[in-house]
Amino acid sequence: MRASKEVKSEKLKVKRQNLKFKPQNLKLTEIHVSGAEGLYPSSEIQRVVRKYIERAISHPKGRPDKIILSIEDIKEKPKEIESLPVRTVHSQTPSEAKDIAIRLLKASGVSEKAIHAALKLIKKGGLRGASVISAEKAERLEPDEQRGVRVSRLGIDASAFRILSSGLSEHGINTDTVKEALILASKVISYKDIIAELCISDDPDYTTGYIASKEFGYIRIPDIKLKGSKTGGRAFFVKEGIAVGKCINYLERKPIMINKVSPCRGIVSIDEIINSPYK
Ligand code: WAQ
Ligand code: MG
Repeated sequence: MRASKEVKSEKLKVKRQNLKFKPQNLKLTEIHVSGAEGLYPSSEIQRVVRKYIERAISHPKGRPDKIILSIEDIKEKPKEIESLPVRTVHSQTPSEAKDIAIRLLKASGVSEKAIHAALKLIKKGGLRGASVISAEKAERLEPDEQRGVRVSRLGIDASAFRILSSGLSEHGINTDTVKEALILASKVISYKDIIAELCISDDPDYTTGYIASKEFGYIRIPDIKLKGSKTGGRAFFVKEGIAVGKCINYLERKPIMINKVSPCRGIVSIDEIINSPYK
């Protein structure tokens, strides 16, 4: 599902105020409001479509004027993977949260240059998907920089879903937002050449972000942005010199199903995380 709306760009708004006559065909820019994707048995389609539409029309970023839904029959048998282990760090301000993200990403093997490039891009916002950044030289590798890479064809089977829901419930974080982000990060990190991910939501009300990496699993970082900010985004850090096309094909097209759940824990100190890598 993809929901968007058309807005007049700020520049045009200013120009318009200075004009005596209203121009007839002001250019409109389409902005991304929300998106969602998943892999479901056909018996679930009606329920999921209803849920996606509900989400699109009641999104905190505003009411869309276009919703595009597409449903595809996937013939390939999904590859089965395990979800990443979940932990949360303690943080209370965006600057503290960013320091933690930087520390964890560096310890996962991402250069400072690449981390700063990602933070800058995410702060700017506006991407519909994720940026693919080389972990050392900080080169942007995705072919379409406006769109980014949209991870799709990912799901969780019914029994893993139940186990995950109950594990997250123990820490009061059993929400669709956390589950969807964890499923996405687990697919992303399952690709051999992806080292880590950084994510900040673009929802103005959702201030918890995360980093995910092969080293540490899924680490939630509260208050990574201020309430009210509509900018967010995702960056995937990849090894230098990889075959980008193959990587993007995996993220966008390879069906992945989570069938096993790693442990879900509560708040853990950053030192404990650094000293106890997950793999
Ligand atoms: N593939 C790639 N990038 C995506 C996708 C996707 N399927 N969906 C969203 N993005 C990018 C896009 O640039 C969005 O602007 C940005 O990520 C944020 O998306 O455990 O809600 O859906 O509590 O706003 C984190 C949960 C929630 C942390 C993240 O992201 C926790 C979230 P949003
Ligand atoms: Mg969002």
